[in-house]
Amino acid sequence: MGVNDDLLASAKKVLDTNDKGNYTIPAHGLYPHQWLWDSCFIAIGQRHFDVERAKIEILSLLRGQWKNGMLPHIIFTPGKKAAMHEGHWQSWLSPLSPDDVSTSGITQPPMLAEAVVRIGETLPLTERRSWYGQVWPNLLAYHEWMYRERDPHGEGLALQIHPWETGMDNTPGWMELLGEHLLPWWIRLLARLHIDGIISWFRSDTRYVPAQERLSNIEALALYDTQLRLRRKAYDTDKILDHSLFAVEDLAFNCILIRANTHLRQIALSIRKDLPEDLYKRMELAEKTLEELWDPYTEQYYSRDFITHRLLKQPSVATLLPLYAGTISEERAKLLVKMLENEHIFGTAYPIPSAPRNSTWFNPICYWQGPSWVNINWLVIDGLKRYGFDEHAAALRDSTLEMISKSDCYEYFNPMTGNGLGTKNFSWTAALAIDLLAKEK
Ligand code: 9WN
Repeated sequence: MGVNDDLLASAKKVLDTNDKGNYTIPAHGLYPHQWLWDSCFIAIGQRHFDVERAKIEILSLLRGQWKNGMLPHIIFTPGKKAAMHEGHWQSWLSPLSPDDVSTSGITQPPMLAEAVVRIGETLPLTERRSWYGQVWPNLLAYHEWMYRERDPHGEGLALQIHPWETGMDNTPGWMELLGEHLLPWWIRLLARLHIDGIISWFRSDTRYVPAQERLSNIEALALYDTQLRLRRKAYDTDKILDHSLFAVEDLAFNCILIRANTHLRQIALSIRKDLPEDLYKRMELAEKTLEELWDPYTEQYYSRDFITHRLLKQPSVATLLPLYAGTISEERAKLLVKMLENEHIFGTAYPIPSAPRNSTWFNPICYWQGPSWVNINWLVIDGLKRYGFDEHAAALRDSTLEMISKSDCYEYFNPMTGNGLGTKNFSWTAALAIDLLAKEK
């Protein structure tokens, strides 16, 4: 067996191990529930060897949809206690939550349309149309919710109310923003007195993963506190925004949304559905508003504070995701590719570091503050190809596969050495390895 066959076999084994029948958990121990963007990436891999199972992965996400159209970031496996569990979220506090499953009260990057289309690509035309028709009402309701609730001023960008919604929990920009003025006094006090060590006793994530590879105690508390505030408002966006603390327009999230909008339009065409006019307009506006996130001085895109419209100029790998959105000019795409090549920024031995090497935050082993993540690489590879940077895309695909072959299906990787970090047997690493391998043929 060749190296690639070995990798394929071990990736499939990871997906098998994490398969709960109708959905796949990201990993045993640390993540025993169903996560939104994880399942989308998982289905993108599953479609290569069992397209019916890939469909089920997506349909099982839809069982968590709220009555207002929101897709929650977690659907809980009943009775499983972990760092996150149903009692922590109490989704039943909201009348909009689904009746028969417990979920979190926030969403995650909208990868759903991408997964739906990738599954569709593997089906013959008639079956593809019926697949699109099957998920259409839920998909449309999700996008309508996004613009109705998360773009209340009709500006074209969706806002996020918790770092977990962005999927990049402790990316430097969020930690800087929370640290600036959003932390409650008691967390500041713990930090100042250096007694946050006591929090370690209450953390279950660090039982599975070395503490230095996860968020710091202060970061974990900050996220927990932000979540409690959302729960107190029963996850009602209007009430949350009344006293908003964390409210950002995340660059990565909005790039994924813009790509999802493109897919939504194509799906609508293929099954002859009309998009509601208001949604159509919002989707067009989104592409224009993305350009407001461009900073001409540093020549890159950033996330933005929802309230003040201040650009949050703390660079991260999200900087490269406008390539995936696919709506930016070729000229700007070239500038982003230059950053990807630059060895002081993103050009490490095993790219792409989640925080640039020249950032004061850069830490090659800490979660979203330096390690390379396979899902982000997958998004960037896709974007590079669409802008015609085929060689860059092939190089990134090769180094990503090499990193996984070398270390196994870990959650994230040291960008300098390629060593695996976080939890082992991580589903999206396995699924996207399968997808990248399929594209090599
Ligand atoms: C909180 C499941 C999820 C991913 C996120 C990743 C991490 C959760 C956590 O794990 O977040 O949602 O407990 O830290 O940051 O992107 O979806 O794999």
